[in-house]
Amino acid sequence: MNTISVNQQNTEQQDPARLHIAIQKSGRLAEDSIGLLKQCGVKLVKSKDQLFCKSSNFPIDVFFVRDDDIPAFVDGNVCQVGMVGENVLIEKQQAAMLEGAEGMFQNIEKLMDLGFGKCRLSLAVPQSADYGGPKTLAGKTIATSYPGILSRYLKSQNIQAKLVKMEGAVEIAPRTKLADAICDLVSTGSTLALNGLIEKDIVLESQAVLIKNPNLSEEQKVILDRLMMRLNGVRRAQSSKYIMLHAPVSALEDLQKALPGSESPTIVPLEGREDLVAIHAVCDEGVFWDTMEDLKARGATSILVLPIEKMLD
Ligand code: PRT
Ligand code: ZN
Repeated sequence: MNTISVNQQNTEQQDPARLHIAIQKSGRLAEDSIGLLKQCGVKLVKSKDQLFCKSSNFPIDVFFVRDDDIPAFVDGNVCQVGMVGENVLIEKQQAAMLEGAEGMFQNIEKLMDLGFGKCRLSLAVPQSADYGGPKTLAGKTIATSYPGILSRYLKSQNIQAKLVKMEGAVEIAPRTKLADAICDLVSTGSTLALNGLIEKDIVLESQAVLIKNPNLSEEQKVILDRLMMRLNGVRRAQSSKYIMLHAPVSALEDLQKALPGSESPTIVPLEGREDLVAIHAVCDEGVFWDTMEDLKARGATSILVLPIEKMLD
């Protein structure tokens, strides 16, 4: 919170003609957040311990902060937008409601999923425990760093349990008899396995999201629209592929049906070949080995699949 008031005094950083964005300084989301901005063509030159960085070619200023502080930066309009795990945003909103901090974080809007930092907040119990669904946890103790989200979930299931809030190392709570179960973030599941725990029920699916304060200057709205257009272009390009193949004219119709998520492919004649054409298409869905094998079985040859760097309609 101190950082916010310090930054608010800096009038240059509050320039309403620039958009301020908060991203994680270091941690699981840091590299992907900065990578995404770079893919959007936003040039950033950041030294190691720098907390603030102006882009030299786009009207954006970046604040590098702890992920837990990002909702507060956006709520206070120090930054108009932020990239943060949806789990962190929802926890801040739920915890504020539980603490009676009316309105805190409630006006923050989620704009889009960013496609990285995917994880789930799950209930897990020791391998030896008897578990017949979340109701088994009635009257038990659950350790978590997400008491807000967990309370909402337990309430929706009509379950009463005791919550122990832990800031980290939640997975050791059952072993130390601090709790009967845990509710923690899981991605590969290896931390749970290492600690003799089994994931049972998913409380929340999460990933990094772009969030926004509702009060933007007119200039900031225009900058955000430009940034969103680029972000959408990068996200679409990430999930799309450019496919080129040779097709017998007789199999053309059949092959077009097998092209995943492609609306109107380009058909190009091949010099000196009456029986063959080339098909070029952008496929919106993944092109996997089995897709290629399917195309080959339908008569396609010389199949090339290329990544797409950028897309703008
Ligand atoms: O320093 P700062 O406060 O900024 O960072 P932090 O240490 O609080 O957060 P960080 O960098 O660990 O995580 C940032 C965000 O990444 C989280 O809020 C989630 O949105 C997302 N994320 C994605 C994860 C995970 N996957 C994840 N696996 N956050 C944490 N974990 C932890 C989990 O808590 C458990 O300890 O990883 C362990 C489990 O991982 P697996 O792979 O063994 O299942
Ligand atoms: Zn954190």
